[in-house]
This record gives sequence, C-alpha cells and structure tokens, in this order.
Amino acid sequence: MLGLDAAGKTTILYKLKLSQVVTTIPTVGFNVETVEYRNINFTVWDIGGQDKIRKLWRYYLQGTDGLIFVVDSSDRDRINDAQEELQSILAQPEMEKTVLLVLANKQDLPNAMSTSEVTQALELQKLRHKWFIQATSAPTGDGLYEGLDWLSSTLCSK
Ligand code: G3D
Ligand code: MG
Repeated sequence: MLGLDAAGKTTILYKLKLSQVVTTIPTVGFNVETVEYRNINFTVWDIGGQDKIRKLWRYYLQGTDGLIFVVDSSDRDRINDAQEELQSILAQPEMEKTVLLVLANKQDLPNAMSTSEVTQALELQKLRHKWFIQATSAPTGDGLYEGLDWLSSTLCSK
C-alpha cells in the first residue's frame, strides 16, 4: 500500500483492525509498516520526495501481487505529484504484472475530487495494468471492504 504522506494509509490499516502494525525504519530512514492479515502481507510506506532511496523500493516491491494506492481526494495541489509517483512505481519491472486498487480517500471532505476526477488526474485509462478505483473514507471505513473485495477476487482469479 503506497501513497503520498497524509493520504490515509495508516488510518486504513487501523480501521481494518490490523492491530499488529509494526513500524520499522530500515537503513536510510523511510518508515515501513508491515502487517500480516490472514494470508496477506501488507507492506506500507509513504512515497514522494525520495529520489535518493528509490533504488531501495525494489526490495519491497519483489513479489507484489497487488498495489493499493491511496490518494487524498481533497488534495488537489498534490494530485499531480501522486500521479508521477504512481507512474514511477508501476514502471518498475517488479510491478509489471501487479493489479492496482486506487482508493480515492477522504470522500467525506466537501472539496473532494470524485472518482472520475481522480481517474483522469492519475491517467488510469492509459495503464496496461488491471485497475479499479474505489471511493473511501478511512475513519468510517466506507468503501474499504468494497475495494479489498475487488482486489481479492481479482487476485484469486489470476
Ligand atoms: P498516511 O499514513 O498516509 O501518512 P494518515 O496518512 O493515515 O496518517 O492520515 C493523515 C491524516 O488524514 C490523519 O489526520 C487522518 O485522521 C486523516 N484522514 C485519513 N483518512 C481520512 C478520510 O477519509 N477523511 C478525513 N476527513 N480524514 C482522513 P491527523 O489530523 O491525525 O493528521
Ligand atoms: Mg502513515
């Protein structure tokens, strides 16, 4: 699970009652949260502004079946940054066959972009990956299970 800082990733982990969230700071200092839930291993970190440590991503991207990309739908100023980071991650060879779930989070905020606006801004239509976008509000949990249902059924049918 990736996204810019403050997109809502940690809130989502706790909302899913993934209570054993383990935060580690590997080598050069970006926080990585790892959680095992049933047979799924979640690895979570903030992306953006990390050009120097981009090489290290690869270690974490190996064996990724699905990418959950969390967006703050109310953050119009940084949606282009999110788009660039997403494209950069998906361009990694490790991510060639991954499926993508985009969570358009913070839908409860009055100025939130709709899922179609987020789809446009992230240029999802251009992707070769299989993708799905779901509107969510992490504190209430709205939309989270719908998104994860898509992901699990898509991964199971692969
Ligand atoms: P991150 O782990 O992606 O960096 P966090 O993001 O989960 O730490 O969330 C950043 C802030 O956004 C938190 O507020 C959190 O409560 C809030 N937030 C997360 N999801 C939503 C949402 O769907 N709606 C609204 N309104 N707020 C959300 P604080 O104030 O604790 O920094
Ligand atoms: Mg966090």
